[in-house]
Amino acid sequence: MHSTAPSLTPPAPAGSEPVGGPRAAAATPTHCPYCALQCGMGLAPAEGEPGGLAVVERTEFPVNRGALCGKGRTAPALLARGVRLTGPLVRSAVTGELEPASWRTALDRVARALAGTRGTYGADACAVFGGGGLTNEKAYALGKFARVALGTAQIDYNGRFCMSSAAAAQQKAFGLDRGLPFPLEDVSRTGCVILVGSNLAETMPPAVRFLTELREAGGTLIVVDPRRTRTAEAADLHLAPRPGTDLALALGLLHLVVAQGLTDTEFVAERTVGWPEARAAAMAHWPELVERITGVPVPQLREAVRLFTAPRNAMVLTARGPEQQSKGTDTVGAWINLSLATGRAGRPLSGYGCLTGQGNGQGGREHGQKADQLPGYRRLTDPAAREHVAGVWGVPPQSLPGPGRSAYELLDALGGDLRALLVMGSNPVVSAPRAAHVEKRLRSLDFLAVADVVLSETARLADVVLPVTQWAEETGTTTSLEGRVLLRRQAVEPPREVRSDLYVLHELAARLGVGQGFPTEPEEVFGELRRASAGGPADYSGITYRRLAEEQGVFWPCPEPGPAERSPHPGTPRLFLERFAHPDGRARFAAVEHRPAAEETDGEYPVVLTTGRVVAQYQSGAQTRRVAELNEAAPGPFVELHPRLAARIGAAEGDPLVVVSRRGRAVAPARITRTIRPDTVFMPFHWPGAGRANNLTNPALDPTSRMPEFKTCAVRVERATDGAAEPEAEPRRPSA
Ligand SMILES: Nc1nc2c(c(=O)[nH]1)N[C@H]1C(S)=C(S)[C@@H](COP(=O)(O)OP(=O)(O)OC[C@H]3O[C@@H](n4cnc5c(=O)[nH]c(N)nc54)[C@H](O)[C@@H]3O)O[C@H]1N2
Ligand SMILES: Nc1nc2c(c(=O)[nH]1)N[C@H]1C(S)=C(S)[C@@H](COP(=O)(O)OP(=O)(O)OC[C@H]3O[C@@H](n4cnc5c(=O)[nH]c(N)nc54)[C@H](O)[C@@H]3O)O[C@H]1N2
Ligand code: SF4
Ligand SMILES: [Mo]
Repeated sequence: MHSTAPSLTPPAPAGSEPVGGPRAAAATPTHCPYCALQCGMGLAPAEGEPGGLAVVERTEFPVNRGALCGKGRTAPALLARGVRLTGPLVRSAVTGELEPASWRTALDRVARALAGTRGTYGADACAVFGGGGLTNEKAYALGKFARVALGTAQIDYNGRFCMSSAAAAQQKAFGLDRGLPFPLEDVSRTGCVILVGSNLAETMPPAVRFLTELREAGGTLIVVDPRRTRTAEAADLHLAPRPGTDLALALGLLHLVVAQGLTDTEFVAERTVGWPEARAAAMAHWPELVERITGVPVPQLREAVRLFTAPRNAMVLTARGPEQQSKGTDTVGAWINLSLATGRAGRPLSGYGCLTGQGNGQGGREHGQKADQLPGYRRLTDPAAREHVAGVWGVPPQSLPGPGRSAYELLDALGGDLRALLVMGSNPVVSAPRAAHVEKRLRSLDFLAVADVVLSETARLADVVLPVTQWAEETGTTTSLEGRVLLRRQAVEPPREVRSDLYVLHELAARLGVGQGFPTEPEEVFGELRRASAGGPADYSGITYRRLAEEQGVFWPCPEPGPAERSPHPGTPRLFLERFAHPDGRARFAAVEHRPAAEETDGEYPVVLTTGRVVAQYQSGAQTRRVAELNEAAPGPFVELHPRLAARIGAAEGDPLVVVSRRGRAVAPARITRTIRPDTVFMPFHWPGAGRANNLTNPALDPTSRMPEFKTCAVRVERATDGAAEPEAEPRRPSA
């Protein structure tokens, strides 16, 4: 449905294509429904297609300057009937099937089940699972719904599977977590970037421009990835460690920094705490030891240190590679140590940043759907925070529950002490670690309600499916990976029988006896969010819809000006230039040691499995698997393996392979390539069924962030014999 006229903009970086055509005057300026780059786009009426929308360029938005990846370009396909849900579904007690129902019937059923569960087992038997794709307004309302309307502590969200390790490490190091503490444009102007475990060329194609500009300006790029990805192809230096060994790698680089006298002693003395312990830990990781652990040759370690320390400014950026490990928090801490010890943090054009993933992955973690958080990035255990937020909510502080279980722990407890679940904005049947087990837990619930745009694999298991508005059908704010708060505007009317998530929460709260405090107008919710966030770390109180409509987003913190101040707060594109956010203004080094993955290879499971993404599919694929053009580009799962491993097991290109771990098995065709380490296989996780990568993954959790170890586990790889595929799971039994 997107326009195909030739582009007016200069050539875009590989993987990202400018959408063609002149800007239609009638276009609604908005942002992409998918990832955290939140590319600007315009939505205009599609020619010759009544009610249809076409994506048009929005070159004035500085992050993507009109360029979009294939997912953004084809996003209007998500609006089609036949793709999206168009009415509520309720599981029939007679047939056991999901059948169309009225909103009243559907909502009554959900409210009855939640109230019944609460009456029988207590409020904590009701659980809520949210998503980093929800707008700030929805995430805020969902957290409030759990704590005020349900009174349960048991709420968490899929962001726990995403950037929680980096968030925890940044909190520890800097006293504040904002994915990138600087705008992406700074990446083009620094001297060297170490990109750790990010395949930006596939996961945020328009952002490759910043790396290209960096190199054109004489800067250098180091990519750390066990695979020679499209992103690694573009680097000056590619380090390919064994998955799960980034902690040793970072310590090894810091060792060389110290040994070569490259420590910025002045910066360390003035702006940090904890250097002696961090230094001692690094000194225990000498280069030859690090080579043995990681497989990265010592000369490459030396070259990385040379490139990183040669220019005045440098950055370390991490993504899911080093973070989705059972030691993700310590690993990110070690990379932050490297930037602190060399004085490459808290200065202009230098610093550490995490590339957050989901459309509102940043805002989603700030406004209260996370188990331990209240709006404004406040801590649920902080008495002052509880008092402030309870005041805004008009409830006594002691009525707010404490922190609940983390995402995997919550899913693992379903059918145990958690009896009923509301899912809003996630598809854990495909995306959770040890997914077959999680699927079983979901089936064992007394009651499951899913609010979604499409009939996802998780929605298929539900007792009630609530069809909600998405992206172009509604207005709301998101916060991009830069910490830039953006306005996504409604461009089209939703189908008649579709309601918003805010409406769902409003109606359910009312049925649970809370008739006030759940408005359905996004701007009204945002107004309350501003007050709830005021004075907190992520302060949005100075941000209004009006400002967002006029400016290209506003970076938080943006407090409301006091009575004596005349002009509005400009927002904060760059953090930490004067001081870090700890009370003494100093950053904290992490005293961390390398440790093995939760599951190492052995004779029975001799190969390392790592997982990740391909450019044409998004996450669990619930949305993108429904877009024809994307499905053609990436039709199904595969197992990427090195020719040497392929030869050992006698596999040829395209042969079905069985990958077996201690959790289960997956079957998918071989994709043989020299770009991966011979000891490692890679699977994308976008598909359900026999090729579901998460049949295999290890739910071992990071002790601090509770992040599962998606990026490494031990497997055995074999050629598949006939009938190796697992039988499709049975439909869920109807509930009472
Ligand atoms: N096309 C597409 N784009 C997306 C998404 C999507 O699903 N599809 N999802 C969005 C979201 S929510 C996220 S979180 C981001 C994720 O964005 P990325 O983090 O870029 O994505 P991944 O593919 O999960 O992992 C990145 C790289 O980590 C490497 N890796 C694996 N194990 C290790 C390891 O142990 N160490 C290191 N250093 N690297 C390792 C993988 O080989 C992979 O190339 O993408 C966002 N954008
Ligand atoms: N093996 C492996 N597993 C992984 C990862 C990995 O790298 N490897 N990465 C992890 C990461 S980083 C992430 S972020 C997770 C993501 O995994 P999921 O949480 O499953 O992510 P999505 O597929 O984006 O699911 C979002 C769902 O919400 C729906 N939706 C979209 N917008 C709305 C809305 O406004 N309201 C409602 N109610 N629903 C909406 C979509 O249709 C979709 O069904 O996967 C994790 N799982
Ligand atoms: S890079 Fe992300 S935000 Fe940009 S068009 Fe692609 S999916 Fe959308
Ligand atoms: Mo993510």
